[in-house]
Amino acid sequence: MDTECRLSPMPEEKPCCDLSRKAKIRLGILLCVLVAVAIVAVVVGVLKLGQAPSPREWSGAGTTPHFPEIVLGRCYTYTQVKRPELRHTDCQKIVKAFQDAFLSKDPCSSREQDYQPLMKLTSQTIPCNKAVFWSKSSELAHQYTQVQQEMFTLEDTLLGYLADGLRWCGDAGSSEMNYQSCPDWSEDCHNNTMSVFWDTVSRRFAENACGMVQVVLNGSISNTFDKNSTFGRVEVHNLHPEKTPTLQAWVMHDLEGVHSHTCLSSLIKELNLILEKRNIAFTCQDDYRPVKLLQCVRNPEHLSCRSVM
Ligand code: N1C
Repeated sequence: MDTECRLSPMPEEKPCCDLSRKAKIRLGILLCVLVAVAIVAVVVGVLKLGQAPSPREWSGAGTTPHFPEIVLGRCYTYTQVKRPELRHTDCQKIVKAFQDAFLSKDPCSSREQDYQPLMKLTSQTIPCNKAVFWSKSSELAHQYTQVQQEMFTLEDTLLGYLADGLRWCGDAGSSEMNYQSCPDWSEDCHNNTMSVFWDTVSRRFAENACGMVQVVLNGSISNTFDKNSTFGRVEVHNLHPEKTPTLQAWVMHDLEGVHSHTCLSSLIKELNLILEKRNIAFTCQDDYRPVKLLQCVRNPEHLSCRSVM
């Protein structure tokens, strides 16, 4: 540093070594910089303290981007275009009830009650003999109800339509959706927001079914009837025998796939037994023709399609 010493100090001044003007300026700048850095550090610290902790990381994919917008759009499409008899539905209220079911909550402690307000807002009567259940055959079952417009899978009802194919979860420590990750059923927890939702709405769908009901099963996989699937664990046990006296199963086989199970397989007998105990009659048909025709539309040259057409 440039210092300038006076040989004979003024009486009121300190003896010796006053800083030069240049050095004072540099010192001033240095002090200013230090103060500024300290202020920035304090501000950043305070902001960080005020911030919510980042949400927990889970093994499953996060909430579908634009979840509320998608649900709102689907709600209007369903109630204004697909089923205009429901045009007086309050879609804003439905989106809010959906979000309220899981925002600011632990996504691993979801409960049926969380979805009750949403269920109430979306109650819908499905005509008797028109309910179609499915297990591991989502695409084919939905193709069928797409063509047979009067038949309903759960995804053909308002609530199933709103949620189909979406993911959602929140976090106990934040009022935001978790777009980064959501719990996975096998890796994280069973009572996660989405599993509890599907169990809840599937139960209601089965409880409300009436008349003859159908189930589309996949005969080309090992677990054609799976006791742990939503169909085997929830729906079969929540059909009301007084309202639903018969369940008809259609065991469908991929045109190019193997026939792992047919109506004669022991797995299907297991389903029959469960229903028998519940006083529900059971019938079964392999490759039910109306559904097989849909498979053949996609693959008309297949050998097995020649006799069907
Ligand atoms: O477990 P699954 O089939 O047997 O469930 C299907 C069964 C159907 O009858 C539906 O009424 O349960 C109902 N259901 C849905 O409607 C549905 N839409 C989307 C059950 N699950 C549904 N999903 C998602 O597919 C959800 O994430 C769930 O875990 C899978 C189940 O598909 P699956 O094993 O083929």
